[in-house]
Amino acid sequence: MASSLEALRRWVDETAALTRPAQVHWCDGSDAEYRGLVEAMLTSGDLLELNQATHPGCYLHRSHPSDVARVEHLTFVCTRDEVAAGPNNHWMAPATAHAKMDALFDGCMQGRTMYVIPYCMGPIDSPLARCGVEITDSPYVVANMRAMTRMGAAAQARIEREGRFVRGLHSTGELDPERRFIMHFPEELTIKSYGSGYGGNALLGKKCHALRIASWQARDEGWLAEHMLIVGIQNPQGKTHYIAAAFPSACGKTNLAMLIPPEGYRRDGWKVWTIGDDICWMRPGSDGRLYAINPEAGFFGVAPGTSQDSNPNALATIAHDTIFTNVALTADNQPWWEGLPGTPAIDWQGRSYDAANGPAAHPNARFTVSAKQCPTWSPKAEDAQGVPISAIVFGGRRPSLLPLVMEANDWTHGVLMGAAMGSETTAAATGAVGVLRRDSMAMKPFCGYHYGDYFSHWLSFDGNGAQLPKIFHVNWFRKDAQGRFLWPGYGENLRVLEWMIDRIEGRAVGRESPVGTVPADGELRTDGLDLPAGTLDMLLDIDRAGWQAELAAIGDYLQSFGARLPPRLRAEQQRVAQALEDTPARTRHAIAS
Ligand code: OXD
Ligand code: MN
Repeated sequence: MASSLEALRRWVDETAALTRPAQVHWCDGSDAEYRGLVEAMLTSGDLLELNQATHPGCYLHRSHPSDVARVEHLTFVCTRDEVAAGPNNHWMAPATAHAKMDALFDGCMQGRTMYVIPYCMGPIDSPLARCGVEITDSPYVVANMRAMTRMGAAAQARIEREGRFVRGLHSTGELDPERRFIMHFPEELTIKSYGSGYGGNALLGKKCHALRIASWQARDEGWLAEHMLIVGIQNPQGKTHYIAAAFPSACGKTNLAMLIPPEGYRRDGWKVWTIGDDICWMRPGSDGRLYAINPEAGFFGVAPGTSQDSNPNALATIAHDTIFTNVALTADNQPWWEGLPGTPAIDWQGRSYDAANGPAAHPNARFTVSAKQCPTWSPKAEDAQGVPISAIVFGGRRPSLLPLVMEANDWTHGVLMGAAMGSETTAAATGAVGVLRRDSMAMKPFCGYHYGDYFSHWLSFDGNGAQLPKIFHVNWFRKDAQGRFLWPGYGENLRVLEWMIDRIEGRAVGRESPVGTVPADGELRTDGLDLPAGTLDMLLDIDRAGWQAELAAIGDYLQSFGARLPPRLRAEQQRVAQALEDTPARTRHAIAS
């Protein structure tokens, strides 16, 4: 149904005149519409039916083998002033970028259907939610957007009421990596994406809107758009603390968001509630606390490694009505990936499985599913006002140095911890895997403006009656000299979250060190865990010489943001570096060198 909003109608007409589709379809988000799309994709081969006896409503999509991940080198922020995009983004002048993209879009939808997808990021009636419209020629994108956003008639009605929306134009084009660009025009609330059908490049509500454009809007409007999961931890007394955690792509956000408490905790009555697994929008409430919503309505999760051990809730979530992308198949047509029992018969490219060809499932194979199917999905996820955040957690894959957990002294120190975040790269983006890179607040690929300004924005929340959450840093990925993980991770991470809650509620005293406060002896519950003697000491050890080098590296990294680096952050790095110098070389656990 065409829109009553003149600006929307005009943009759709102009886009159709440029791309010249055979027909235009306005998406209403209905079940009948979804069924029709699936039928058409089964006929065209865009979708393959999976074993409906074991996986009802599940389908497989195989992408082009060169189109399997986000392409950061082809992703641009196009601001009038180049400096505004920052050294953390690739930049192109808006006029040049529009001309380049419009040439690619010229006639690109001939013979195809152009879909108009009105969507809302966040609960449909939430003042924190924001709307957009994606125009695409990919029915796979429509089907995914239906799971990932509140898509269709209700979103269109809100857009027509508000008169304001983010414009996203997408075409899969020829899937030629030489003709592939993901362009963002934050000043125009516009996205143009061409040449990729892969999630992060093509589902424009997610990374493009909810992070790159939204981070820009958030800076202007006084809120935060972050690459964070949101999880509720309910203690045996029935009190729930909500925690937002930023980890880089493919570092376990989905696992933490759906954590199953260890046996003893379950017996005691602990419960975990999932609010979101990838994106968090937060703003100060009238009581000074930060309130958060998950702008998404579904999960676009990494399949490999998802198993009964790592994430049984995710497995239950994706047992039906799920779209799988680039997974392998068993002989009886069930989806399969590394980490699951059984054996693959067909690999992600549709070939007979042969170990010589590499993993059976692509390492960045994904599932797309409505969050409502998650057994731990919280009713609060639909709350228009959002949930109050008690703690913000930063973390990455750090095989050495970073302790299992540490707490920042205050907000400024916490912002430094977030800015200093580093992690080994993963398969979620193209490029080398396992290389350490700084990824401030896990937003390196997603912050839509200059990181220096972004750090200032973070610092600006401190003051004026703010009741800010405590900030922590965790590292589930610390290894011993033989390269084995020291910490069991997954459900056992609740032990670390419990310590955080004890700190928030004033029950744990912790042991201070210049780089942060770690759990004091006996504060981290290890009952029921088979940790070899000395492991916990290693996990909580602060190596002074290593930290001195780390602080110097953080200082160099911060300097790379030049004049836009907030002096307060520079001063904080110097304060911590000095405190390390001033501390005696040996304080048990806290300083050992
Ligand atoms: C994602 C990512 O898909 O961060 O969530 O790459
Ligand atoms: Mn992500």
